[in-house]
Amino acid sequence: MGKKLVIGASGQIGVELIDKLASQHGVDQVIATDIKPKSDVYKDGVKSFQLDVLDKTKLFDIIKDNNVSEVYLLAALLSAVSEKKIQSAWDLNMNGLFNILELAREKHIKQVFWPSSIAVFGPSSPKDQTPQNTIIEPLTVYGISKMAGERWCEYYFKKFGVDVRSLRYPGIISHKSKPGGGTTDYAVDIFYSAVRREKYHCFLDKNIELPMMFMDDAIRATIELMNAERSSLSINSSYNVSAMSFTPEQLANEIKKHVNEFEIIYQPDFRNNIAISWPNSINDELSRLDWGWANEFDITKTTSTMLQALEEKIINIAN
Ligand code: AKB
Repeated sequence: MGKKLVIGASGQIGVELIDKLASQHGVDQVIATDIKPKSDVYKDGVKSFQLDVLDKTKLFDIIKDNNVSEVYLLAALLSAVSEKKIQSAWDLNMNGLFNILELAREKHIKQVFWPSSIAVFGPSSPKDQTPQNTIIEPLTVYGISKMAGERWCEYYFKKFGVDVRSLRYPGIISHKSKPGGGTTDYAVDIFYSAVRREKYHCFLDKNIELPMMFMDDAIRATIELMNAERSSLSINSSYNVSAMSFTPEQLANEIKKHVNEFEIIYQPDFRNNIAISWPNSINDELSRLDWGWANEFDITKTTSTMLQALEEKIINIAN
């Protein structure tokens, strides 16, 4: 078995995925790349390279030189920033995927993970318990790129036997590395304000309900899907996966149970329109059936874990 390469490894999910893969398989079995210059965010001993995934020659060299057999392609522009950078979002989100799918088709890599998103759904999809297979008419650049990416993943699997696996991630909540440029980012930012005892200015309206997941669950889902028997997978594009759903007001009320002076004000901006077009909640019964998915974190456990971790982080920074 070759090594595991994480592309976009300094991002919110990448940092934690690298850590988990390194502790499961050994630091010498994991390679980190990111478009940002070499960073010290990875575990000691993890080999890392600066890489723009659009540079196919360098990508190929890293894969060959390091005996990579498994790729986690996390480099992407998220929903909010993609609306401001239409061309570069399409270019990165599509051509990054193509470069990897082509290398897999040419048998330079054996397995690929590529994240899709709840952003594939649009206003014409059912809002509650959105099913796996339903109307998919996304309104955002990011959603369109994820929808197209899902189709390409299925195409490469059916036509060329490429073993590419994918999850439609909901908003991911974590404390190690911040998200950047997403619509669900408020559900991370809010905790930083709470631990700093600052008022939080929320860019979504108080009643916008969105599907969310704590990072530990997201990492476990990713690894469990990659470890599943291919023959047990009935979805060859991207799986619905879910853990919890809440509104900004519900999350603020949960935080107030710990920080009773916490204050939030609602100042919806363009991201509110993106959020309105997405589901309230997701039906992930096929993930549960096919590869045994079960979430561990709900809003209560997520809130207490986030607050405790960020309080400790702030104390450590202060000392
Ligand atoms: C975003 O908000 O853009 C992402 C996502 C839901 O894919 N977190």
